[in-house]
Amino acid sequence: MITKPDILHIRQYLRLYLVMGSVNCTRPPEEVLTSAIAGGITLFQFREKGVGALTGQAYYQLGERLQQICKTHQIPFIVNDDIELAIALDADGIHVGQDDAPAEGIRARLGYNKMIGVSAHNVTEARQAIQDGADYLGIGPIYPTISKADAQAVQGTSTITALKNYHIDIPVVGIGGIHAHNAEPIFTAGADGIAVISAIAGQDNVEQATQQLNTLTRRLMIN
Ligand code: 3NM
Repeated sequence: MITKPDILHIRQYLRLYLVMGSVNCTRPPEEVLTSAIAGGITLFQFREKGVGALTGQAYYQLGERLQQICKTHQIPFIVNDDIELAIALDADGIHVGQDDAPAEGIRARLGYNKMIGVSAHNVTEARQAIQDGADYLGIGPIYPTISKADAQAVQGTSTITALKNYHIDIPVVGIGGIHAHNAEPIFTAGADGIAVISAIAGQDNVEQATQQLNTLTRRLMIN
C-alpha cells in the first residue's frame, strides 16, 4: 500500500477478517487462504502461533507465500505481533497485543502508510491503544474459543457496547468463538466486523463456509 487506507476503508476491511497460521489448517494454508479469498474474506492476518507453529525460514517463507496470494487478490496482508517479519515482507500492517510495543513506536519503524491493529479487552485498554495511534481495535474474546490458549475471560459484546456508549469511534472487530450462528449481536453492538479462525480455517468446505459468512456480514454491517 502506498498510502494508509482511510477510516471508511479500514471499516470495510474489518467486515470478514480471517486470522490464520499453519496450525489452524487441516489442508495446506495456501489452499485454505485461496478458498477463503474466493469465498469473500476482506482482510487476512498471518498468525503463526501455538503448538507445532513454524519457525525460522519455514515461517518466513510461508508468510511470503500467503502474502503473495493476498497480493494477487488485492486482500490486505497483516502480520500478527512480529514487527521484524512485517518489515521484512513490507506487509500492509501489523496486529499487536497488549504486551507488545505501543502502536506509536511500531509505526515509526514500520512506516506511516501501514495499518496497526491492537487487541483490547476493555475501555481503558482501548483508550490507551487509540492514544498510541492504533487504526483499529480487536475486541475479544466475545465467545469461548478453542484457538487461543491464553485468551482472557469471555466478555460477550460488553466492551463493544461500552465503546459505543462512550462515543469511542475507532474501527472495531470482534474476535473469539465467532461463527455464523452467533455473529449478529457483534454487529448489533456496533462492531464493523468479525475476525475468525476456526469458522473458516477449521471447516471442511472453506469456500462455502466463507461465502455463508460473507453473505451474512454484508447483511449485518452497519455502513
Ligand atoms: N484472539 P476462533 S481470541 C486470536 O480474545 C484470538 O483477543 C482472541 O479464534 C482475543 O475464531 C482468538 O477460532 C482466537 O475462536 C480466535
